Amino acid sequence: MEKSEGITIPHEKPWRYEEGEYTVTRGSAWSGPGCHLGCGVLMYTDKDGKLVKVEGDPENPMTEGRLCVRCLDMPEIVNHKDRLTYPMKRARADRGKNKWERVSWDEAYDIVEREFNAIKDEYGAESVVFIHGTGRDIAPWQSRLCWSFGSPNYGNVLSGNACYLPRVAGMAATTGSFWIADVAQHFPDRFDHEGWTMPEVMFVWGNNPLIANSDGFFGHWVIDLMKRGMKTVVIDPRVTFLAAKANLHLPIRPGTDAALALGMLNVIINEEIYDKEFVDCWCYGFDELKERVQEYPADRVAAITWIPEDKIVRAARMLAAAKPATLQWGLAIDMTREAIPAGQAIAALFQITGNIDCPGGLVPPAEIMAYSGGWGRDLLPPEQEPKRLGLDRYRLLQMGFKQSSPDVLIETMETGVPYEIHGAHFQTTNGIACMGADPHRVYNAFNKCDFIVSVDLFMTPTIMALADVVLPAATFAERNGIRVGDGPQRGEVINKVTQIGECKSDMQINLELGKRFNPEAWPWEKPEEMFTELLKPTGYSWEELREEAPVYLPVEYYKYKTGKMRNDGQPGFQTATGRIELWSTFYNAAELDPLPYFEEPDPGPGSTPELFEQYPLVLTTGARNWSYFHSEHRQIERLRRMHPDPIVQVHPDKLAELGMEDGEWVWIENQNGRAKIRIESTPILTDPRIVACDHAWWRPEGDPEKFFDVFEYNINNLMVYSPGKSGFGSNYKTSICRLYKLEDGE
Ligand SMILES: Nc1nc2c(c(=O)[nH]1)N[C@H]1C(S)=C(S)[C@@H](COP(=O)(O)OP(=O)(O)OC[C@H]3O[C@@H](n4cnc5c(=O)[nH]c(N)nc54)[C@H](O)[C@@H]3O)O[C@H]1N2
Ligand SMILES: Nc1nc2c(c(=O)[nH]1)N[C@H]1C(S)=C(S)[C@@H](COP(=O)(O)OP(=O)(O)OC[C@H]3O[C@@H](n4cnc5c(=O)[nH]c(N)nc54)[C@H](O)[C@@H]3O)O[C@H]1N2
Ligand code: SF4
Ligand SMILES: [Mo]
Repeated sequence: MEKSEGITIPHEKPWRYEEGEYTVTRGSAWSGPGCHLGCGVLMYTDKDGKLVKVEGDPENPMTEGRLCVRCLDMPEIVNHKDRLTYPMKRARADRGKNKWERVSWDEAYDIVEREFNAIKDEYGAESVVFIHGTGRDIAPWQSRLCWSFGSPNYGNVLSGNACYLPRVAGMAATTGSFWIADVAQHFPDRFDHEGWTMPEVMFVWGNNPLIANSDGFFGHWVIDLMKRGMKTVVIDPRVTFLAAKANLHLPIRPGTDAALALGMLNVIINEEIYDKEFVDCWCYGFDELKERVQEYPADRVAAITWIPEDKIVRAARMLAAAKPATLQWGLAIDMTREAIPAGQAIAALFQITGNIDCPGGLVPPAEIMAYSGGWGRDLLPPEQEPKRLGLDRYRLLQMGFKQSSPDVLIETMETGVPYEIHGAHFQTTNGIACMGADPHRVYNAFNKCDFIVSVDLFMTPTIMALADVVLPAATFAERNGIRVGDGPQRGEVINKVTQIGECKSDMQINLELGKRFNPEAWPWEKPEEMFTELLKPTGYSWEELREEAPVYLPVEYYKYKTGKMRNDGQPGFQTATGRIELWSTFYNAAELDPLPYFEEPDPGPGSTPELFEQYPLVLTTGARNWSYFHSEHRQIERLRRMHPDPIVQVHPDKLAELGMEDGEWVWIENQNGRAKIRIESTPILTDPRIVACDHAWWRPEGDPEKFFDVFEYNINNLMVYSPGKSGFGSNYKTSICRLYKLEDGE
């Protein structure tokens, strides 16, 4: 590709300059610590090279100088006394004890190389699993390490892969692509870009973008567009900031989004207010969809979702009338067991109204690298692929990405069928505190491994419980890097400004380890050469891009008309029928229902009424907050002060009924387990029957040998491994519970 492929508007300031007594360096805040977004930062270092201040970069076209509190607090995070600063090992017999021994990098690498190779020789490379967290930045490097080692088992411990991947895989299966809200993020001149149109209405569905900034979408863009007149419809069981400001808020019972979407489809189809031309020319299976949605009249849907009927009808009409309309959806869609049909129904709303591949509608992200596919897939020996865990059970695992099924992984570790797992590589994951649906199962399953290495910034419950070797990783201020992946992609440079202890970047660590396992797969001398390799589609080298602002790939609209959506160059979409499949030939072949449907969340008031009598509150978990990224940041004093304890949000009326008070510590419990939590009385819950609580709690100040009290505070004690029929989706946001008082001394 020519360099002219990549488009930039260069910065006025150089990438590094002096300001008073400080050196200021431009960068991107793409993990660690965890975050999806990688906002533009200016990092201030003093004459000793210490990071003392972080500010937003006003010249960054994506974020224009805006930052969250977690980035503003980077100096405290980077320089924190609890950082892991050198490699450590622990004797196998001491696993779980706080008995670590400092070792050199070379000795640590020697141990990892020896142990993993011994497992590979005896049981096969598939017996070593490579487990990631949401460390979006680290994924390409860990997948490459996994596949070049020869293991097909790159994955995580999140039941049903219930974060983003259900939406990605579902869209890939039914349309051949993934789709994101077009808010001009692909253009360096943003809202002024000629040819871009502002969405007339945006549906914010199961997502809280101002806090989460998830999957490459900066939440403030919603506000920017509201100021320009864009309308919003928010679908959320809580009155979030955006819900309070929305033109229409649909307060939904958790886990019933599929029913809502099917009810809206019913209105749009029966009132014939869909885009007939788009449906005729580009969609497949409309008549079957029309028949299916007859099962979901608005009054029935109102009873299921707890949303007033007139609001459902109004939302449907608003969507159909808007040209264009767009969708910003989130995790709540993935975190219900039947996430695939829920995503299918929601997507169909925007498909039959013709909001596809048009300015201000939904567009496929321009990708510098096929991020969700991982990096280095060609390195996996072909005979290893069929061993990927879950592949024989879930055909959808072939769609869009190359990971194992977390649920089958845990089961395999417990049973040894079809083969035993003996080693694990953890990088950016805190499985016992955060990802695992059942922390005790995760602990027991991995504790069977002969050897575990973990790469992290801080000591965690998972490392304390399970690791034999721990490697200290660098934050974004301590390394060079690029930001390419995740949603709409831009090439952007991360610059190292400081050094903490012996920490190394994940890229450096994986390059050094990779060379030991498979040197041909890691031909580079330093990470910057790998960055240039990944930046190839832009035409820029890493060093060249450093001088520029972010680089963007050009995007075109209506590619389905010009043959640019299909591999064979024909008009249409990359599916078996060449159309958007409202009735999916892929699901049909995979013995799944080809049409979207709603299934009552299980357990729940509709599916298990008797159990619901015992646990009479509908529970949603893990709504994001300002202070924390998942299990991270609990050590950071300023952030902890904003949100000192795990909380469950309860409606004041319900509290009065329970005889409980704001701020009180209680047990939250269901049929699977219980956790300790503190009550926050708040009317933002739209129905007193619903409660919403934090996830990923542990206490760095707690007893290390009780794994920092993780088993006492982790809400996932109440969860189970239980994916949907497709293997995707699980119930993290749709469960039931009861609250009761602590006994004395608890
Ligand atoms: N009940 C409930 N549970 C949930 C959720 C929910 O909504 N409800 N959400 C789920 C979702 S969507 C996700 S994605 C998972 C996330 O689960 P995890 O990815 O496990 O979460 P984190 O705590 O962000 O990160 C894990 C570790 O990565 C380390 N880390 C951060 N940055 C870096 C880095 O650059 N390099 C290295 N090597 N380490 C780093 C952190 O210190 C931390 O210990 O949790 C899930 N768990
Ligand atoms: N500060 C911060 N930011 C983060 C993270 C973090 O831990 N902290 N984690 C990152 C990760 S890995 C992810 S996946 C994203 C997730 O980011 P989001 O997609 O925003 O997910 P949540 O904040 O978990 O939930 C969004 C909203 O869904 C609502 N909700 C709950 N249950 C339901 C339901 O059944 N239906 C509907 N329609 N709404 C429901 C909640 O009330 C909440 O307001 O955030 C990312 N960004
Ligand atoms: S979204 Fe917030 S925490 Fe994440 S990189 Fe941007 S400013 Fe930092
Ligand atoms: Mo996530």
